[in-house]
Amino acid sequence: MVINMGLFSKIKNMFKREEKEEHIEEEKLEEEKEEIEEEQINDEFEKDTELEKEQEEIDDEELSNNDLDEEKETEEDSDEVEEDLEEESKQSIDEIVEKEEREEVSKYEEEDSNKVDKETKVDTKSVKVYEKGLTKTRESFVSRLISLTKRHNKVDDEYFDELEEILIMADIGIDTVMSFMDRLRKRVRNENIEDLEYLKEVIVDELFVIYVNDSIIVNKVNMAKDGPTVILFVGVNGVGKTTTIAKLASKFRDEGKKVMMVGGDTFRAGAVKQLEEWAEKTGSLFVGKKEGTDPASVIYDGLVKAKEENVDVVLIDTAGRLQNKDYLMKELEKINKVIGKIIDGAPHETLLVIDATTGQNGISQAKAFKEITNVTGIVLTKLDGTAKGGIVLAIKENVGIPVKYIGLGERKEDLQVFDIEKYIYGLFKDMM
Ligand SMILES: Nc1nc2c(ncn2[C@@H]2O[C@H](COP(=O)(O)OP(=O)(O)O)[C@@H](O)[C@H]2O)c(=O)[nH]1
Ligand SMILES: [Mg+2]
Repeated sequence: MVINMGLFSKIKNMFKREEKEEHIEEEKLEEEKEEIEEEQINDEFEKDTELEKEQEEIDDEELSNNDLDEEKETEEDSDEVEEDLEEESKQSIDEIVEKEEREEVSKYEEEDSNKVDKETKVDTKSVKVYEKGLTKTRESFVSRLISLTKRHNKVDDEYFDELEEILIMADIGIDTVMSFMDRLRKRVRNENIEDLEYLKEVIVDELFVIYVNDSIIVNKVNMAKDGPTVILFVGVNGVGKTTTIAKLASKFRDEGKKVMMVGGDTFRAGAVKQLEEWAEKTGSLFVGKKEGTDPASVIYDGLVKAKEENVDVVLIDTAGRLQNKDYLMKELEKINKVIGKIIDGAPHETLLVIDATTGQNGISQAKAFKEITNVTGIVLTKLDGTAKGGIVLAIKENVGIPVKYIGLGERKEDLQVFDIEKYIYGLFKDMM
């Protein structure tokens, strides 16, 4: 991607054009259909999360047979609901098909437009997830920015001071903000910028530059050319490793891939069982042993089986006890050794999961993990739960590891491949 000024207008035009191209009527039907489909999937995800939370509260050993039966019933109930929803969704699909038939378009034209529709649809859907997930940040950060422009009538020190404060509050990080302010001041001077509306756009452009910062943006997950792709998940307790694995597994399953989950978090009570349940729900294979087992031995067994069974993607959960850094470093070294021994070139990715709501603490975690293992990408979860979504920019500048996925909520599709343009649009759409 080339760094170019005027990104703000570029993104604005891109999304505006897309909006125009969509037929309102068609979109309505599509949306209805999508909502029904989403509900079906998310019902399961949300239910799972609830069940998990409940379950975490109960000590594992105390799980009586009664509890297990109850859970089974809940699952049966949700199956029924799903069947009903499927009926409904079939009906609306029929409506769409009928409507398409009514419109007499030539065969070629139809094929063409279907192709475009599909692409636009996927994109629009993902943009909406970004918009929704970034609401908190947008409402605090961007509304402050808009009000700043309204309250001032010239670009002066007071304006810059206030802007600096707004950026720091969005958790962009002090160093990042300082270098940003230097660049902005220089640009204002050099280009003699006086128009506050225009300056607002320059600010967005410059924020984008922080992220890109002379580097090529690599947000694609590195997949093995042949044989299983191994993705190792690291990160402290509670950041969202296990649920991210579940969401990713579900995505890979949708693509028709054979997925395996490996329960390498043998430290936390119930972690193995939690992962096993996700494996079942997503139709993934599972390898895990009881609590306290050496994670390297679990991973060894998992990878041997993954090769035997021709698995496409292996997702490995781990326990990230950063409290004992030396121990964790040794454990991860051992894990990496075992993985590399069984599968050449693996792990293909080591994804560090960070909880965006922990702000600067998350940045410290990233720095610490970077020291103890070869982190290749970051998954930034719970962006929907914070008004400080600027952390995406801080991570890139302070840690230098690309953000590959972001979590914008608890539903399956809320895990999105990180895309700086959608991110900027999600944040600044009220200004466009
Ligand atoms: N709102 C929100 N919650 C999330 C997101 N990702 C994970 N969570 C929640 O964070 C909690 C902890 O997740 P878990 O996967 O168990 O963390 P782990 O200890 O790292 O494995 C769960 O309740 C998840 O549903 C996200 O993107 N948004
Ligand atoms: Mg976990």
